[in-house]
Amino acid sequence: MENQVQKKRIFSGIQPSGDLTLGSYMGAIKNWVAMQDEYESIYCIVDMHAITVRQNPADLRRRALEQLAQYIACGLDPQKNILFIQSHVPQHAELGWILGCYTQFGELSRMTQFKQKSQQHADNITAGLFTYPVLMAADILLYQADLVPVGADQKQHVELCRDIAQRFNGVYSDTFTLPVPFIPQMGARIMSLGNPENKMSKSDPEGCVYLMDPPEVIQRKFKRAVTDSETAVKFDREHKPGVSNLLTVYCAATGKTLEEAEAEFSGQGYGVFKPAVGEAVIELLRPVREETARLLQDKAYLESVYREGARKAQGIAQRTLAKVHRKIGFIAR
Ligand code: ATP
Ligand code: LTN
Repeated sequence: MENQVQKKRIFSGIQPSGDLTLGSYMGAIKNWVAMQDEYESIYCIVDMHAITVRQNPADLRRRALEQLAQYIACGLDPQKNILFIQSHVPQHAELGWILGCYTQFGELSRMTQFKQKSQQHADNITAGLFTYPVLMAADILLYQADLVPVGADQKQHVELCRDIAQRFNGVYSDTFTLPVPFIPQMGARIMSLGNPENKMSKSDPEGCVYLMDPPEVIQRKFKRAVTDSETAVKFDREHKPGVSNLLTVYCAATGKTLEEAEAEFSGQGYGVFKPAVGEAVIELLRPVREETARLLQDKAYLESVYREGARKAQGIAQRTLAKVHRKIGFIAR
């Protein structure tokens, strides 16, 4: 018990805006699983973030449940971690509003993700898309998280969250724990298999590998992966982005170092290398896919996990929210 009190806390989340990919697995989920014994961990399915761009309601509902099954299938134990759905804990929206009043327009205008997404969705640039990082700050700060394991693309958002927390603490005295982003050494930024200049993304079906892709589809995607006109399997991000990306995937999947992987494929061409990467990923994802399919048969179990998760999350979140209300001068309910 005493030990538990001292554990540091982790918070992270993924949007159910598309099916989970190898990028989110290697950039985020893999670390969540590795850290679950050492930290008190809270993992969220951020459906409120997903609606910052238009979603089909039936797909959103299906994906949120599938994502919960995938979290568990990847190895997150619901007994050890709090797993919940963001919209089930109203404190996120409540703190989000408040923090918006401590965030500068200029800060939000500088966010890279906002600039990219507003280009991709030029016909529907909503206020929600703009204030997305404020809601993300609320997610993290409600739980007084010490560490936020995410891929490299989310570092800027976690840093903004820190700035908001620091500002609030400065005005009202210590209220929020300042979170630190945790970015993996290997796999922080998996690139698209079709265009290794771009991040692997849910919305690019041929360039990404979905956790639920069957083995033959995974193998096809790796065999077609864009490389270069040379033959050497060498890590060189600038001149050989495709091969470097495949080496990163291979190492993240097998636990080997870059040197070990380069030595293993030295003197062998891409015709041997690419299917070997495919095979490593197939073996990595096989248990995840099979366990997800099994869990999705048991809706009652999944329901019990997200209900219990929301109950526990609300307990923690409400404590922080009440403290915030007191500090800013709201009358107690
Ligand atoms: P979209 O492309 O629609 O923005 P996404 O595929 O980037 O979505 P997110 O839900 O935004 O997925 O990301 C979930 C988590 O996975 C985040 O922590 C993010 O940093 C990480 N992540 C996403 N894509 C990658 C990637 N290609 N490499 C490493 N980490 C990634
Ligand atoms: N913006 C993140 C998802 C996200 C998140 C969070 C991550 C929403 N709230 C809190 C960590 C902590 C993304 O992956 N695009």
